Amino acid sequence: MNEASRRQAAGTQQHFAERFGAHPDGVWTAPGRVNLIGEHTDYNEGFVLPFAIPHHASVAVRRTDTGTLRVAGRQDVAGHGAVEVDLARLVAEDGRGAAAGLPGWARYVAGVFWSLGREAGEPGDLRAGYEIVLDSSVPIGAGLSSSAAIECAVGVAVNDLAGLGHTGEELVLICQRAENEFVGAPTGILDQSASLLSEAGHALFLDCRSRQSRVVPLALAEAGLEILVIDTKVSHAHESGGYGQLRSACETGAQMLGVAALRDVAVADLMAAEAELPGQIFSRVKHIVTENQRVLDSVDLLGSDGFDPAALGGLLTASHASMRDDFGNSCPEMDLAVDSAIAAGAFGARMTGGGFGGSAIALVKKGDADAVRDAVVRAFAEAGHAAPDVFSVLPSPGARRQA
Ligand code: GAF
Repeated sequence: MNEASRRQAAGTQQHFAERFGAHPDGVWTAPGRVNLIGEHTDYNEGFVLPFAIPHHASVAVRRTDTGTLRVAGRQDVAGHGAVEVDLARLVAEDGRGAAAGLPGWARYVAGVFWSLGREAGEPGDLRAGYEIVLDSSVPIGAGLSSSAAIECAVGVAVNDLAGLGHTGEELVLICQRAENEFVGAPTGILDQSASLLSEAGHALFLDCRSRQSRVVPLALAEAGLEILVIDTKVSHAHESGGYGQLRSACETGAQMLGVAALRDVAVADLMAAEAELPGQIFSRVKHIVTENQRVLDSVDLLGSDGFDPAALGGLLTASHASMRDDFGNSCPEMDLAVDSAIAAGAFGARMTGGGFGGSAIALVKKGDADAVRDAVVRAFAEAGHAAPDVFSVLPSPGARRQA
């Protein structure tokens, strides 16, 4: 545990004592993520290669016998006080009504209880009563999975305290269902998998069809490399708008091509697909098909001794161009972040996450990080955009009990 994590866990614990007048049973954490490569491929049953970042959600939790879920947040929720939800109502099949009026962050917490209730044979332990204080260092709306981090921290905590015995892979699906069916964001399994299954020093190679995953070494420091996150401060949310439309376009493309999912289309099939599909649907399909191949190529590269950063950077930049030109989910600030990072010496850069804003990542030589950061900040100022946040991330551990 690094110093910042230790401070966050201690702060969450202390806030719990002040808020609820008791000690929590424990503190659990779950990280945000960046996706190294493989964007929008998850719900097309393809491949992704994310890694967990040091920024994480933490929850201090105590089991009670009040029959009530009481949740308080440490930040961004000042003034809301503790939110209270009747657990017998929430854990029932139609428990989604119990979320009416809850602030956004609390819906992720309540959604996990609801979703766990769909799994448990006898959800008695889930109905017992829980007090939770939530804190998070994952920037909200920055495309770094702040919502999945909350879901996964609550998921591992309640799984432990209620003795439910779910595996990490099962919790991925439970937390995804909370997000899809309770919160209403039609997302895939990328974010929850990264948060729950990642290991320090590694990326997570996940086949979203079989849901088999394996970790791939990503020894950045040893290779003299850094990955910079460039948070453009253009905020996004997947409950509404563009994300769902892109997902529908992919489903239409798969249907028209007569395949179960775009995973089943190979790069060599693209020429024939172009003749069959309307222009915009073809563009969406082309991104997914080529992106799956870029993930496989990236995994091959990382598997070789002393991987070539220029080759990996080339794949990252090609991925960004594919989103910008074919998938249509970039924005001017993001393109500027990518272009200015590359112009300042990055090996490659791309938007990470669902898009329409959020963050880019840039692969840089350690000694070049400051110059790249300064160049991006300068380019944003010259273009009249709000200043981006630029920081370095290392592949970090997945969700776990911290105290
Ligand atoms: C968001 C979603 F939550 C993920 O499931 C994934 O589709 C990603 O956008 C795009 O790759 O983070």
